[in-house]
This record gives sequence, C-alpha cells and structure tokens, in this order.
Amino acid sequence: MADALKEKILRQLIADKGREVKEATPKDIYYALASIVNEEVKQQWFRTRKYYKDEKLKEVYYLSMEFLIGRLLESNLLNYGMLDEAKTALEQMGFNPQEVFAEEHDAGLGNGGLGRLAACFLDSLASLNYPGHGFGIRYRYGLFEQRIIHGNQVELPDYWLTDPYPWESRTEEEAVVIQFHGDVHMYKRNDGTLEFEYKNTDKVMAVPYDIPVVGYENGTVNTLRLWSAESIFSNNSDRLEGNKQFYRDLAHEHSIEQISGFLYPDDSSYEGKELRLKQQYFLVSASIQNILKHFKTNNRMSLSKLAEKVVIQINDTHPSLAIPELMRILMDEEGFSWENAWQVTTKVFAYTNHTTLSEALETWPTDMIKSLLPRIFMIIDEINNRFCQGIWFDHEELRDKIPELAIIAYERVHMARLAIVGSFSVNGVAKIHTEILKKKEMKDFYTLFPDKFNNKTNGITHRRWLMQANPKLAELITDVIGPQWIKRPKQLISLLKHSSDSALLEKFNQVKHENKRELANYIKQHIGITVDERSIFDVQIKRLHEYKRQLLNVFHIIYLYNELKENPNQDMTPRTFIFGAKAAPSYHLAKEVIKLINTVASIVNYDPSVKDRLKVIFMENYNVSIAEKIIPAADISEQISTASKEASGTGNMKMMMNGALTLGTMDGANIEINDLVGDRNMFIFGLSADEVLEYYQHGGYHARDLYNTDDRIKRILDQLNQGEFGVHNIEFKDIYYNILYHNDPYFVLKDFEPYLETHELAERAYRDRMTWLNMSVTNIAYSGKFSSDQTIQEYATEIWKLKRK
Ligand code: 26Q
Repeated sequence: MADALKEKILRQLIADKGREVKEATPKDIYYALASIVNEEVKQQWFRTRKYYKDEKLKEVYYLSMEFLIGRLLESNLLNYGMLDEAKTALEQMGFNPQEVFAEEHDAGLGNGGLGRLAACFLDSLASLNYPGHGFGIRYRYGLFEQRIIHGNQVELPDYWLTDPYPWESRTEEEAVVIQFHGDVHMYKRNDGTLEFEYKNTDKVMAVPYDIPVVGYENGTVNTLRLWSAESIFSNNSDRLEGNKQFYRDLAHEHSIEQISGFLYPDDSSYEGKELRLKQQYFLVSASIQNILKHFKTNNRMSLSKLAEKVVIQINDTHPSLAIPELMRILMDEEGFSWENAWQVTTKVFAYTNHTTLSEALETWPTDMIKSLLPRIFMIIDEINNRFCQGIWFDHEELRDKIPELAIIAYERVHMARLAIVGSFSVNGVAKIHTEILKKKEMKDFYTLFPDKFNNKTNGITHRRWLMQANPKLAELITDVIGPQWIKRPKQLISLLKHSSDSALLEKFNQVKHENKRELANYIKQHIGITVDERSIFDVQIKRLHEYKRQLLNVFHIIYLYNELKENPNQDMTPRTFIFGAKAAPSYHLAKEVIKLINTVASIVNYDPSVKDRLKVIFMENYNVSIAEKIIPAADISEQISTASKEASGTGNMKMMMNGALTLGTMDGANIEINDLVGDRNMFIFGLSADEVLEYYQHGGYHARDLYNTDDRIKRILDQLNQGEFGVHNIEFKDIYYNILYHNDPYFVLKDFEPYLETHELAERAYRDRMTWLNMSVTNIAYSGKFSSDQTIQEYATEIWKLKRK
C-alpha cells in the first residue's frame, strides 16, 4: 500500500515541481500529497452531490461567520482512510510526517469555541452521511497571530494565504451579486399589492471558494463554501491608468475587498462597526441566494415548499439577517405575500445561542441598518410591528414587557430577538445553559414560544481530537476493546470493564507519559524551558476572558510560589502549569492577565529556590494545531469559569477524551461530565450557578472582607499592588483595583479557598497512581457521549429532520 502511494508521490513531484524525492522539501511533499488526496476526493465529491440531487434529499446549511478548521491534510488522510499508509510512505521516503503536515498554515477563520464547533459539526455531518454544508466567509486574514514580547500580547496579521491553499476551488460560475445602500422605491400593483425596486445600490460580487468536507471512510464529501468579496468591475480591462477614474475605481475596489478582509476578534467591549455588519449581510445574502438557486435547480417544486428540502441553522445571531433576507427575496423577487413569505421563513430557520452574558448579546443601531440595508430594515421593522402587536393583543400579561421583547427598541435592533421570532427552533449548547435561557435570559420569549426552546449539548469530533491528535491512545484503546468505538464512540464505555486492570493501566500511563515527553520537547525547542515530564501537567487553554478566570489559576500559582519561598523544603509534587490564550486586542484587563501569567512565569521558572517544582508555560499563539499538541499531554483540565457564565465549553470534552481529569466548577458541560463520571472521577469546587445568580441579585458579596481576613489573599493582592511582579510598580494595579474596587465581579476571591483545597485533593490523588489512572480511563470511557456525532445525530433528528445518505 505504502509503496503504491510512494510511487504516486514521486510522479506528482515530477509533474508539479520537476523534482525527485532527494531534492524535495517538506513543502513539496505536502503539496504532492494534497494533490493526490484532492484527486481521490473529487470523485466522491461529485458522486455525493449527484446522490443528494437524484434522491432530492433535504439538506441543512450551517451559516456561520466562523469556521475554525485548522489544518486539513492529516484529517483528510485520516477520513479518507490513508493516514497510516501516508505516514509510512513519508517515513520511508525520509520525511517526518508531522513536519510535512506542519507545512500547512492553520486556517484560523474563527475566534474559539463557536468557530471550532462549526468545524466539528461539518466533520460529523459528513461522517454520518448527512447532507449538510457550511457557508462562511473566506477572510484573507484569520484571527491575529499572537506574539509575546516582554510578557505582553502583540497582535500580528494572520495572512494565511501566502502559499496557495490546496483545498479550495474557486467556483466563479456561481458568483452572486450583493447590494448595499441605495433607495427603495415602492409601487402599487393593479391588485393592490406592493412592488419594491432598489435604485443606486452599491453592488459587490460574492465569489465562492469550495472546500471538500470528507466523511470518515464512507464516501461522503460535503462542502464548506466560503465567500470572497470582489468588485464587479475588477476584470474590466478597458480602464485606463492615469485616468482619475482609475484611481477612484481602485480605491472603490479596495473598499469592496475589505468585506472579506479580516475576521473580527470576539470583543466584549465592542460597539458595532459598519464593516462587521457588511460582512454579516454579505454572508447571508450570498448564501440565501445560493440556497434558493440550488433548490430551484434540484427540485421542480414551488418555493412555498422550501422547508421540505431546506433547513438553515444560524450559528449565534451573527447570521440572523438571513431571516429578513429570505423574506426580501420571497416577496420582492418571487412575488410572495408577507403572510406566505413568513410562513416559509419561520419553517426554515433554527437558531443556536452560545452565550448567557446578556451584555454580549448583539445589537445594531437602527440608523446603521437603515442606511446600509434600507430594504432589510423595512422588513425588520415590519416583523417587529407585527410581533409587538401580537403581544399587545394576545398576551396582555406581557404588555409591560414590550420594550424588553421588541426587536427594535431604543434605536437599536436586537438580533437575538429577531432570531428567536424568525426561527422554529432556539437551542442552547448545554443543559444548564438552555435552562438559564428559559428561566432567566429569555424567560418571556420562552413563555411566548415554549415549543421552540430545546437543548443540544455541544460535542467534539473524536476523529481529530482522539484518533488524529493522540494516535497512541487510539491504538491502545483499539487493542483493548476493538475498533468499533471508531464508528460508535459511545462504545468507549467498554473500557470500564478494564479500568482496574493494573497492567493495562500501566499502558495508559505509558501513553500519557510519551505524550508529555513530546510536549516537553516541543516546549524546550520553542520556548527554551525545560519541564519535568513527570510533573503534573495542569492545563488551561481557551480565550482569555474574565469569566473564564485564568486569574484564579494564576493566584493559585502565586500562592504555591509564596509557600515554597516560605518553606523551601516542603514536599510538593512538581507541577507544570500550561496556558494558551488570546485576548481581544482592545480587552485591557484580559491583556493584563496575559502579562501577569508571563511575569509570574519569568520569576518562578528561574528561581533556584523553587528547585524546578513549579514551571509556568505560556504557549504563544494558541490555535487548533497547538491544541492538538497540548491536549494529549494534559493531566488536569482547568474548567474554572464563574458558574452560570460558560455556556458549554468544548475544551473540557477534548481533554476528558484524552484522559485528563477535570478540575472545575459546576458550569456548562462540566455538569454533564459530572453526571456521567460522578464526583469520584473529577474535582468539582466553588459556587454553584444558583449561588452566583443569587449573589448578583443582591449586588454581589463583600470582596474586601476576604482581603481583610484571608492572609493568603491579602498577600497576593498586595504583591500585585506593590509591583512585586513588575519592573515598574504600576503594573497589575488594574487587576488589584478591579477586584477590590469593583467588588470582584467574577468571584475569584470567593472561590479561592475551595479552589486551593481541591488542588490539594488532586495532588494527593495524582500520587496514588493506580487510582488516578483508573479515574483517567473512566473519563475516557464516558467521553463518547461528547462526540459531535452524538450532537449532530440529535440536531438531525430533532431539529433538522434529515435523512442520511
Ligand atoms: C462579537 C462582536 C464583534 C465581533 C465578533 C464578536 C464575537 C465573535 C465570536 C462574539 C462571540 C464569538 C464567539 C463566542 C464563542 O465562541 N462562544 C463559545 O461557544 C462555545 C460553543 O458553543 C461554547 O462552548 C462556549 O461556552 C462559548 O463561550
């Protein structure tokens, strides 16, 4: 097998580069292998499309501003069933497979959880033979590249397209026109109905780039279609240089290309930027036009039956303008009445919410929408009027609440309200999250539309996050329970039967140890710090947010350091704290926390009195590929958000599946992990969501009392305030003030003591090797529940009503 592939690679190298293997670089090999995979995939891609068309299957479209797909060569090889063969071939040719795969630039077209979820969902849709495709934007710049300079985060542009991207194909024939601005003219037809015409609009071309989404060993290949913004006139060769108009056109072209220029960072202190709104409409208008055209060519049915063949999932509110956009096309281009258009629209859309932070719910100034999208604004206004009238007449008990329910209120358009009203399904992403939506955040909407609300707990693809990232563990699991778990991840549960077999546990230990050694080597190479591979690898990897409480983790590290300084000979299991986190560029406090982590690292890592018992590692530029290196090596998974704040979390699932034990609060999907493995197999601490919400109702707790009564806390905060961790004593004062003068809004001090105690428990458990390994294997055994295959199965049967291929 590997020989045949080697032969193909040789031929491809000569065809592409005119080179032999001995002259080839890893990059040449990467491109040769990608071409070979593409060639194979093309056939299946065509056949899948044809099958969907011939069988007239209902299809789901996942609309998302983000798809954080990471690298594709290795995962495509895996799903296509060629990974082992390819690795052998590469090794025999004298190449390190990981080095070849690393030639691919990560496609970082997402911020974090929401974007990575979209990528896992596409993988599961294809792997389960479901007709489902993604629509997104082909940003020229992905999420910024993070560098740490003197402890500070510095952002560099992520130009990921420097080298040709082998997975995309431009499909110019399917380009569509998007219109912004302009005037709306209204005419009365003879039958009294209204006709709308748009004049003087700015037109932009949306050109699709298609990426194949390869299912796992099943012949299904779906499509991720990413839109790129181009000027309609960009091919106009008549234009003369030197002409004034030429430069105006160039500037115009540039402003159009900005629409797919870069991905906006997730930003809590964000006020609506018009360019972001343009991006959102650009995505939804292109996608809806495309979906309708596809429906018409595949089905000889009236558009009034659209919902029989099409369902559109909107990933958070970011693509919620798809609702008025579909209304617009049905009415203004297809001649539907309002009532008929609304009938169709509200059967097509389903909305997923990803946050309980009400301050993070998206709104836009009415003026901005009115001027950028005049016709869309008219439609939103009409949806709003009809909705508010409905409440007034049919729900007297909610009349007072109209300002909090209205889609347009106080000069702003509330996107979540639009999404709820225009969809037939509204789902949260973990049990507790959905409950909080129903009982608090969206309580009145739940009263109005109880049947729309449902839960779909998130998941992760075990193909990338176990089979690909941790091949040694995957192989060991297959040795123990056979390969059925690969297609049926819930069968990982069979591991339970073996979780007390000490000889076997030793093998699991060995795998974890090898993964830790590999990560230690990577850290040595890239950061230059030696970490003890027998130390506890304690990992917190996620976006930096106050509510995720990286600060609580750092306070614990400072506490341990203070203890060691005080009592240098105390017995302590060596620990390596590993962080990965990007902060939104304008999120000041988040950046201060990054600086604090790096500053503490620079002190702790080099203090001889620590005697290597503590190491703190901040992994620069945390992304999908770095996650793939860290997760298989994790012993402890830090999931320590202020209870009620983390909608679900998905890193918690990835680390569980790789045998790490969760140390966390009862929040998001941690609760569902706990339902499965129980308190015995994880480390739970801290306030519950109910307690947190109760405190908020009464204006918080008294943070200063804890400062005054707990010496450990006082010491740490004073160290921050007095500049003990900084060159200048101004550093970290903002953190100090935020906690003491803003009354510790995320309960860092309140949860500090239980957090320390729980860490002590975890340390003791770690020393009891067999107990620890038993807990670890128990976690792996239950993790099949969190395969995104399970999640997609639930979306497909309960929301989308899809048939498999
Ligand atoms: C906001 C304003 C302007 C520009 C961008 C944004 C923006 C972008 C991305 C706001 C939010 C996001 C992403 C949110 C996100 O990733 N949420 C996470 O979703 C995961 C998948 O459901 C959950 O597991 C996490 O709990 C949730 O935080």
